Amino acid sequence: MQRTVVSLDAIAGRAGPARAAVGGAKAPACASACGGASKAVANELPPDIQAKIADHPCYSDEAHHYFARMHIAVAPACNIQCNYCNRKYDCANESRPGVVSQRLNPDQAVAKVLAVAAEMPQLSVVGIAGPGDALANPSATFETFERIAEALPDIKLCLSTNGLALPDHVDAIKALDISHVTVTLNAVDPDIAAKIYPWISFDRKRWTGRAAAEILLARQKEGIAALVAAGVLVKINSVLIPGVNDDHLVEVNAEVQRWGVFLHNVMPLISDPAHGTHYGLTGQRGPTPGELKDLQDRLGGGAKLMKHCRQCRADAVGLLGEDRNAEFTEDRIEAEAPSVDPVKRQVYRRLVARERADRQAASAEAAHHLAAAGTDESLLVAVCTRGSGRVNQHFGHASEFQVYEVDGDGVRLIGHRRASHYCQGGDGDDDVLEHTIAALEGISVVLTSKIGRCPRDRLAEAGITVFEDFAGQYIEPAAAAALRAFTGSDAAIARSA
Ligand code: CLF
Ligand code: SF4
Repeated sequence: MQRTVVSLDAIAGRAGPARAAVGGAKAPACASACGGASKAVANELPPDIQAKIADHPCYSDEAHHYFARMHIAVAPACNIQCNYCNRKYDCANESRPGVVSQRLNPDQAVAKVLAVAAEMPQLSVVGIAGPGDALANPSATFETFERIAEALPDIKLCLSTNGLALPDHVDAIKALDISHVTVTLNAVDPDIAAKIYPWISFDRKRWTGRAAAEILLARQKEGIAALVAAGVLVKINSVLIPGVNDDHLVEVNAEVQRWGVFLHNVMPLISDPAHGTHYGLTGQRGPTPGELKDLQDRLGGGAKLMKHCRQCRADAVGLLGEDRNAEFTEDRIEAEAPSVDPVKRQVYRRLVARERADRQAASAEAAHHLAAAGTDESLLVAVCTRGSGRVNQHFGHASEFQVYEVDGDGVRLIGHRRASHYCQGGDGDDDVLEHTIAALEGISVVLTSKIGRCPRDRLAEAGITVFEDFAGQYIEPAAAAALRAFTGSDAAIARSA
């Protein structure tokens, strides 16, 4: 067991100490000082769908612990205007506003994909998600995909679009075997859509108001229906805009389920005057984590929800939640294309399969114990993890926390909270710590492989209990044990924490 984990780390080129197996030794001490589709659902899916999502980090929350995606920024133009977008930055439909990607031509994009694949056997998906709209730049988008498919046939191709041009390109999407398509759909009511899109460009004309919204919604619906009929897995992204479409997203979720989409991803609006967007400049706020969760809880009966989206940038590289793009800038990519070792990629997949089976068994056992205990308690647990579905990161090194809900029904990933590294060159940053505590609003427990005394005490003052006992363990059984310890039903663990 332990050998499997170490090998996964080694082959994936992940830095840091090897993780311990379940119940194994803790990671070395920290130097910091003061200063989508769940497993249960996935297993019920037809085998062909299971195969499509098994290594797609966005379509399977389990896969996102093991597999990486990369975006190639070959699509600069856009054919609509969203009120949450400033064209200086990337497409905010699949991207955090306020960051700019380096634009690539198809030659540069293919060279970059080969460089990343040579380095990262965990790369399983290449997506085009901007920086404008993939289908407003069809030549560059499809040429790039075609060449990647030739060079790396085991890579899945993924595309994100606002949907306006979608009906015109379904045949090309099928022909190139682009297996996953995301359409951003913020409303199904044209009056609500008109509040989000000031204009669209269609049929060589600029349209505004309700007329623009009607065209966009009709084209989105037509394109999605054609993709579903063609067997392409469709995900819907919706930006949650408080006071504009929050209640309406319940209707959107039910409607897209009727259309046969696979997944619905509700993303919080990120709004900041510094981004220069209409919403940012007019004071439209984004939702709080609590508002996002409340809405997701109301969407339980419609299309399945993706809850692990990181709103990554149009040139993101790596596991969701990490961004290794800086390692693959143009000046670092060698002129001669590196050779991608297919054996290394196969070995990585075999190791992941073993690790997943082991983790699933441990998670099922934890869920069984939770159900048998019949607890009425519910807990939000924030986990420091570097991947592989384990508690394996020091608190001071975390740039995000994965958030799990634990109760008698089991352990479920419900989202993440962003943070900055608390540990700055061996010293803790008090301002960062206060921001982290604010970001952990509503969280009762933090699971980490190590934390310094001062941040632990400050978190305790804020009402957050920290456990280091589960270092190296799988997240689900660790979170289940944390619930028992937190509620006092496992006094032994509580005493030792
Ligand atoms: Fe990229 Fe999007 Fe494909 Fe994923 S992202 S094109 S489906 S490979 Fe994923 Fe990033 Fe969220 Fe997008 S976490 S923003 S949902
Ligand atoms: Fe911006 Fe993307 Fe909307 Fe186009 S589709 S306006 S790039 S957010």
